[in-house]
Amino acid sequence: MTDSLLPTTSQKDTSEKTIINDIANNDAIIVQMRVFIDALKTHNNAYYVLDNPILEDSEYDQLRRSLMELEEAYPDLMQPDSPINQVGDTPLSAFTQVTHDIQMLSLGNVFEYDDLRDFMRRVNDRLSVAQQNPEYEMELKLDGLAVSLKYVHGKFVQAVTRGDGQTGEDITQNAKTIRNLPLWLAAAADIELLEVRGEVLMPKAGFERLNRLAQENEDKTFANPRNAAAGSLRQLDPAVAASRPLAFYGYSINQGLPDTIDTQSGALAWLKDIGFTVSAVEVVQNPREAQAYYESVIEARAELPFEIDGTVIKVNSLALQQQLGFLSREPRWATAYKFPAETVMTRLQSIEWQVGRTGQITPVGKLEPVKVGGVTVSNVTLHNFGEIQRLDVRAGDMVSVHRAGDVIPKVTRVWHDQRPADSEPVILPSTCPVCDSPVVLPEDEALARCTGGLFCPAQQQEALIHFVSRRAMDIDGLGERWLIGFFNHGLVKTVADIYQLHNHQDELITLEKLGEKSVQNIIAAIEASKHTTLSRFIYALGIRGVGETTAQNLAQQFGDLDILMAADIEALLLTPDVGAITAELAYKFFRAPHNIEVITALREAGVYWDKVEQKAPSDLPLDGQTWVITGALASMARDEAKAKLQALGAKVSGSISAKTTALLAGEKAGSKLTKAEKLGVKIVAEEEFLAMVGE
Ligand code: D41
Repeated sequence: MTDSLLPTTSQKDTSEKTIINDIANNDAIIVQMRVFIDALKTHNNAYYVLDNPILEDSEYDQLRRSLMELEEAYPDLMQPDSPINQVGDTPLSAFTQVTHDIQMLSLGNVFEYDDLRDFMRRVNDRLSVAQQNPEYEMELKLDGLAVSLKYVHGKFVQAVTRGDGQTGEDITQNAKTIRNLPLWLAAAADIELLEVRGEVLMPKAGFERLNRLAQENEDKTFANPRNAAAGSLRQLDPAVAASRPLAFYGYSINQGLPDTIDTQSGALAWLKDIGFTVSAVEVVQNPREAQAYYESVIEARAELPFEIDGTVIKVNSLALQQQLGFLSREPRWATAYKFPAETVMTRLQSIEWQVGRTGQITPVGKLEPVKVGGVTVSNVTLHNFGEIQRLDVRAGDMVSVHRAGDVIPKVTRVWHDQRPADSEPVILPSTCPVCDSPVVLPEDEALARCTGGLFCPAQQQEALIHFVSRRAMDIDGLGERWLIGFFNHGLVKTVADIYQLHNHQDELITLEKLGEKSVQNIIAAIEASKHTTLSRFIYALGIRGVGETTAQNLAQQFGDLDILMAADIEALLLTPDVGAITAELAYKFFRAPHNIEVITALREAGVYWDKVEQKAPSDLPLDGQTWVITGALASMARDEAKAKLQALGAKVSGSISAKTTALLAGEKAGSKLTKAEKLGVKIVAEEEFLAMVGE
């Protein structure tokens, strides 16, 4: 494509006709160079800033090569903003310190609406009556590094880090490699000195790519995009910096501002016009509008291509900014309105032990309440005793607590150097904190357990909650809070008592302060739940080790509750997906007098199910097939997939052979996949499997 533009005659030919031809030809070459440059810039922006590439790598390389060939053939015509130059010079041995012409201010910050209002009030206090309640401009607070750029007559000449605000480091060579940083500003050719300040950051996608690459090469990875950006800017070798996906976003003009511009929003619009990238801004008139912008940014945060840690609010009028000035290096006319911190330090006051439905004893940390990620947190999960040992945490320790989005808060760090002298190691309780029964920690399990069973009130409560839950008896009119209220008042002790509640309607009204209508709704929901399926009923009983799929398999295998209850361990073991441990747990469950009593009471109260249509093994769709599972499944644990396959009649084996019918392959499937391919075994992806099992 470029061949026709390459020189065909000697450039030194000076006959008049040739000169005229050359001028015409030069124009054509410049036009062609501009086409390549603009295409490369558009692509660079799409790739590095928006993370939405528009060209294939090969197309991009072709474009670069074409431009390079033209520049080599016509060095005199090289365009000052050619991205070909943007690859970095020779390595430096150190960065030069540069004093800023005008000091780089820092930003104060607020975290809450009330503090934002205080900030705006303080601004008002320094303005005349006529100037009160000025307009504000709001921006994203990009989580990068502040730098100052200088352009002399439109040409990029220097980039300096913020440093201490007075003096920073000359990072010009590295800044040149930032793809969306303009090296030439045609629109600023008449401006003797233009200083633009802004933030250098690494977009999330580029950061992830970089870390993935580092991992593959067993190099050190970066903790977050900000560190990665900082590390890249401080690269002494610009070639390395050039390989890092950095972006520059302008946020202020500190020298050379055209005098037709009188607002911050106008300044950013102009920066955008002349070729800079700026982030989305909004002009607001009052605190409520500012709050609405802040909240909309929180909403959009996860979708943004880069990390932000809040918003920045600035008085929009540049004249008022001037008038307000600054105090101890912070402008009085701007502040950061930051997002709540997601990691904070607080004291772990105590560790309590909670008892779950099947007796599992889990430690819960009680904290001195703190705000994390915008909500007050006073409890953290510590998972299990092993986690306490891993963290080496004790009551009284200072801890870092992390909470992001909707995740459950957790301890990410223990500050051992601040440990109180009198603290003592945590010990696992030897008896249940609720019922005093002995606690056991089975050798191969992470969780300690109360041996009290349904004698333990904590387990009774949890058993009730499980029983009414959606996938069990599905009594959706009976919420957890009410259920626990009934339990605490002694109206409901066992799950069978739920079906006697209709005899206690007056007490529900007097003790629980429920309205008549609510009581009727609850009673109706309970009544409706009586018609169920055998598998739901088995699941609702809450037998340890018997999840939904196992309950389905037991219902299918035995077809009848009485037969199931009478089954010995050998018979139970014939059920798909029931191993020795579950078989023993189920066997014991159906021999415990208390359990038999509850089951009898439930049936007498009128709980019933339709006859199970037992399929002969030969009717099952996967009868006679042997499956192997490999890799990580996204939608379920492997055990669950195994249970589902067995429920359909398949045998599940651990190794591939010529007899294998199919391989269910998840992510990162390794040697089994290779072997299956070699043997011509059918390979089933997770999606296909889910469709097969009807999910
Ligand atoms: O996005 C940012 N991180 C950002 C930082 C921004 N959008 N605006 C800023 N404005 C200023 C003033 C008001 C002083 C011109 C800033 C910063 N300063 C700043 N960044 C680092 C220190 C100060």
